[in-house]
Amino acid sequence: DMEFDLDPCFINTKYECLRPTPLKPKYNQCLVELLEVIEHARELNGEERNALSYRHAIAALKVYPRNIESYAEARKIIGIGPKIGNHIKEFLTTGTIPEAEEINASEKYQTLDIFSRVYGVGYKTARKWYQKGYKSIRECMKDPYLTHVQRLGLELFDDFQKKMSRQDIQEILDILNKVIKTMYPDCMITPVGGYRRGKEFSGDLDVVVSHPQETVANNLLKDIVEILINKGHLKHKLFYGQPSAKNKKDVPSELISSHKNIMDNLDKCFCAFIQPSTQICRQVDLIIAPYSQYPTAVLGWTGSKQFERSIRNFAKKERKMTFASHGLFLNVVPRRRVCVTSEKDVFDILGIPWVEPEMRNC
Ligand code: TTP
Ligand code: MN
Ligand code: MN
Ligand code: MN
Repeated sequence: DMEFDLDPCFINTKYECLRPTPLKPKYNQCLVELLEVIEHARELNGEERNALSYRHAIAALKVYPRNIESYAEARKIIGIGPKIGNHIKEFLTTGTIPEAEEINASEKYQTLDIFSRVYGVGYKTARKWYQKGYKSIRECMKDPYLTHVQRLGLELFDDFQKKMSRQDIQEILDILNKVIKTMYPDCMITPVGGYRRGKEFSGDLDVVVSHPQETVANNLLKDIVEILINKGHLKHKLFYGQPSAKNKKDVPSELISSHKNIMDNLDKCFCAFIQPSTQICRQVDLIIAPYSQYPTAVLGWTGSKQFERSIRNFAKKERKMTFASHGLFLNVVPRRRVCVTSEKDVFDILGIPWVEPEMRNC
């Protein structure tokens, strides 16, 4: 029997939020990449539960303090059951995972992957388009049932596919700061998402905007969007408003299924923003948070998605609380809001050790 000398930062748990995960795994990189291929294929296939199992296993392998050397060793990790364990065994004996290789070579998955990258298109629509026989973005544009957002997504596909460097993002942040603060000097503008987690390249820019005067937040979204349009920065609104029960039908269904926590009650505008220096249309997600909800909004929008999911599960199952971007709540009847004054406060109240944003990359 083997005992492992585990790195203190490897915590064998099903809650990824309880341990720090850096951007780049030190070990098991090759294995992780192959498992990510299978995980993504499961998502594209609509097997969300199964995809989730892979995400747990992948997250655990990313922080494991050395290269896995045997099936038995792998199986001691929470989240690695017989199925994924067998893939690891295949990897250890052949240097690859046959199923991942098949997926990579499959024309079907390549097509589904491209379709699912279109803004406003989820896995369901991607599969529908594939079943209709479409093979390219150009062919999808002729579909007679496109929603307004899907049409925009297809038209902006090439631009949105271009990743933003940190410098690209800084350029947009400078504009947002300048434009918003001429109108509201006390506004707080915080970049979140992958940028805040330290990613070198991002698909979009996520920004939480707040104001110390609670009532100012009421008009913030409308005013900011208006001035950004007037100044010629904002080209399209991809989503605008509050995805409350009332206007739920206006939210592209793909947004709800692919981003479960879109259902926070925060005002938001997902927009297409022209980057001046390149004239490339960039995707910018603006989130408005009343001052009292600023800490949870920043925490909830920093991600990663898996980190957020694990916080929500931990709060619910281990603390009988609800964590959402619009607040932290005690699950008593009636549900009671817990006041928080900082991101750190949320960790403290939940009893989760502080994790730096750069270490939330599970
Ligand atoms: P994303 O911008 O989708 O992801 P990301 O910033 O981690 O990576 P990318 O470079 O591809 O943009 O979402 C940012 C975080 O915001 C994500 O971790 C989860 C959260 N989020 C919500 O809470 N609600 C939403 O509706 C969306 C879209 C994201
Ligand atoms: Mn992002
Ligand atoms: Mn994204
Ligand atoms: Mn985003």
